[in-house]
Amino acid sequence: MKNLDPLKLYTDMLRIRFVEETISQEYSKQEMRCPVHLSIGQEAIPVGVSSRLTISDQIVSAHRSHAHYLAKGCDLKKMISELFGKVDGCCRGKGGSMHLFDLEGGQIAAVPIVGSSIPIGTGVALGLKRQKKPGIVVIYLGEGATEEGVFSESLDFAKLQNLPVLFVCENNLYSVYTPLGSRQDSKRSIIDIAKAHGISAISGDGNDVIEVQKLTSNAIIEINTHSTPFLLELSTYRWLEHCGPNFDDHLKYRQDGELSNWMERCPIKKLKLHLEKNHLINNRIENKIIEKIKLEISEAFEHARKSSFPDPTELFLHVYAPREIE
Ligand SMILES: Cc1ncc(C[n+]2csc(CCOP(=O)(O)OP(=O)(O)O)c2C)c(N)n1
Ligand SMILES: [Mg+2]
Repeated sequence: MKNLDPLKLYTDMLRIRFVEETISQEYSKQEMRCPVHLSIGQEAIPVGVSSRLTISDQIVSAHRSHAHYLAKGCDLKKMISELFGKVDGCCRGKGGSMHLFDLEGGQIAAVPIVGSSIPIGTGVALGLKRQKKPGIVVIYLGEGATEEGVFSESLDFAKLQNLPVLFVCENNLYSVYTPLGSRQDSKRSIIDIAKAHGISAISGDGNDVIEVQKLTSNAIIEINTHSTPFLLELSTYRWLEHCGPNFDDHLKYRQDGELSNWMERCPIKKLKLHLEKNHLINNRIENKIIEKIKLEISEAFEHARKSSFPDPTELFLHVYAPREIE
C-alpha cells in the first residue's frame, strides 16, 4: 500500500490541485489544443482510492482523468506533453487529455465515450482472472455513466464471472449542465442498482480522503476474500465548467450558493484541518511541500514545451486505422 500517511495524502491532493490549476492558468496560451475536463474539488476520491492500490492493480478512467492518472502514480511529464500534443506524451501526442494511458503506472486506459470505461475495465478484470494474475481493476465512472445501459450489463457480467472489480462512481451531481434531479428519479439509487445485481455497494463522502481510503480498504478486502466485485458511490462536486479551464457559475445552471457551499467542503481544506489538529503540519512543512510540487510542475511544462511534435510519418502508427487510405 502506497500512502497511509495523512501528510502523503495531503501532498498528493495538493499536487493534483496545483497541476490542474496550472493547466487552467496556461490554457489560454493555446499550446494545449485538446479539450480539458478538470476535476478541481474532486481530488479526495482518486487519492483515497489509489492510496490502497498496489502496482498490480490497474485503473480505467473516462474523460475527467487527470487526477486518476496522477494519483495512481503515472508520469506527470508524459501527461503534460500529451496535453501539448507532443511526441513525449503518454500517447505520443495523439490522444490529448481524454486519452491518458500509462501501462507501467497502471492507468490502462482513459476513454471519453461516456460509460465505456465500465465494460473495458470489466474486460481487463476478466483478462486478469483468466491469466491468474494478481490485482484488481478500479473502474472510475461518473453518475452520468450509470444512465448508460452498459452499466447494468457490466455489473451483471462482473458478478456472474466473480471478477475483481472495484466500481468507483464519482457522483458530482451533474452531467455537463444537467443536474441529477432532472435526469434520475429521486428514488433511483445507484447503490440499489448494484445490489440488485448481487454486488455489495456502499456510499460515502467523496470529499473526505480518509473516509475514501477506509471504504476502499474494506471494499478490497471484500473483493479479495469473496472473489466478487464491489461498488463505491462517493459524493463530490466539480468546481469548474464541465469542459474548459474556467468557473461557470454565471451560467446559472447550478443552484445559487451551491458552488460556494461545496467550495467550503474542499477536500484539501478538510484534511488540512485534520493535520493541524493532530500537529502533523506547520507552515514550514507545507511550504516545503508546495515548493517541491511547483518545481516538478514547472519542469513538466518546460519539458512539454521543448518536446517535438510527432513526425507526420507516425500518423498511422499505434492506431487501428489502416496505414494507407485508398
Ligand atoms: C456516449 C456519450 N454521450 C455523451 C457524451 C458527451 N458527454 C461527455 S462527458 C458527459 C457527462 C458525463 O457525466 P458524468 O458521467 O456524471 O461525468 P462528469 O462529467 O460529471 O465527471 C457527456 C454527456 C459522450 N462523451 N459520450
Ligand atoms: Mg457527473
